[in-house]
Amino acid sequence: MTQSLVILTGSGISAESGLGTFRDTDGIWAKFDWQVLATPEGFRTQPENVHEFYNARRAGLKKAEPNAAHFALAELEKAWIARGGDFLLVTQNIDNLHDRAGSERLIHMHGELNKMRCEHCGYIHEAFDEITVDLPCLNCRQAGGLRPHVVWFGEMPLEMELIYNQLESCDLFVAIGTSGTVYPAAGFSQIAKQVGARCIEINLDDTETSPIFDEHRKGMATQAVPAWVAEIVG
Ligand code: BV8
Repeated sequence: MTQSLVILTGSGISAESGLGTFRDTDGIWAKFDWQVLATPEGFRTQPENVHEFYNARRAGLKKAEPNAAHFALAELEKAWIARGGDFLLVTQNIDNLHDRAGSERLIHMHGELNKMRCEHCGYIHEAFDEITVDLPCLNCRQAGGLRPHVVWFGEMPLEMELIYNQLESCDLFVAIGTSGTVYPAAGFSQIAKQVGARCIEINLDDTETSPIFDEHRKGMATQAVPAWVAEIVG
C-alpha cells in the first residue's frame, strides 16, 4: 500500500463554494491588479487598497461553506492515518474551508485570510472583520503595522522545510484545482516525480504541469474528488 500521501490544492477546490479562482477568464487577477494588491511594494504604497481587497474577500468567505471535495479530503485523511499511512494536505488557498471541513494535517503555505500580522512586533492575530491602517496591534498596541497574514509575490511561502521533507519521502502526490503557475507550489509535482511518487492531477482542464502527472482525473472538484477518495477508501 502507498504509505506517504501529499495533496496540494489550489483555488479550483473552493470554486464551487463560490470563492473566486485567480487565472480563469473571470478570475481575481483578471479584475484586480496583483502587483498592487498581492505584493509587499503594493502594501507599502497603497495599504488602504490592499486592506479593502482582503476585507472584501474576508467578508465573502463568511458566506462560503466547505464543499464535497473539502469533506472528502478530510475523510481521506482519517482513513489514511487509520491505516498507518503518512498524510499531508498543503493548500495554496487562504480560505478556511479545509479547516472547517475537518482537515487537520494541513498547511496553508500562502497564509490565511482570517489572520493578520503586526509588522512592528510580528504578533499573529485572528482577523474575522475589517483590518484598517489605524487598527492597533493587540500585542504591542502600535497602530499602522497590521497586514493580512498572507504570502504575497516575492515573499517566502510558509512551512517550506516541512513541505519539502514530506514531498521527498512521498509515494503518492495529488494536485487538485491548481493551474501549476505559481512557484514554488508549481514545482512540487516535479519533486514528487523525481523521488518516484505516483502523481495524479485532478482538474477541470489540462494545466502547465500536466505532462508531469501519471494520471489525470478531469471534472468538477465536487464530483472528481469524492469519486477518487471513494476508490481509495474503498
Ligand atoms: C517566492 C496571495 C521566493 C494570496 C498569491 C518566474 C519563474 C518562476 C517563479 C517566478 C518567476 N517570477 C516570479 C516568480 C515567483 C512567483 C511566481 O511563481 N510567479 C508566477 C506568476 C510566475 N512566486 C512567488 O513570488 C512566491 N514566492 O517565489 O518567493 C523567495 C525566495 C527566497 C526568499 C524570499 C522569497 C509567492 C507565491 C504566492 C503569491 N501569493 N496569492 C492570495 O491573495 O490569495 S498567488 C495566488 O496563486 C494564490 O495564492 C493561489 O493560490 C496561487 C495559485 O493559483 P491557483 O490556486 O492555482 O489558482 P488558478 O486560478 O491559477 O487555477 C485554478 C485552477 O483550478 C485551474 O487549473 C482551473 O482549471 C481549476 N478549476 C477551476 N474550477 C474548478 C477547477 N478544478 C476543479 N473543479 C473546479 N470546479
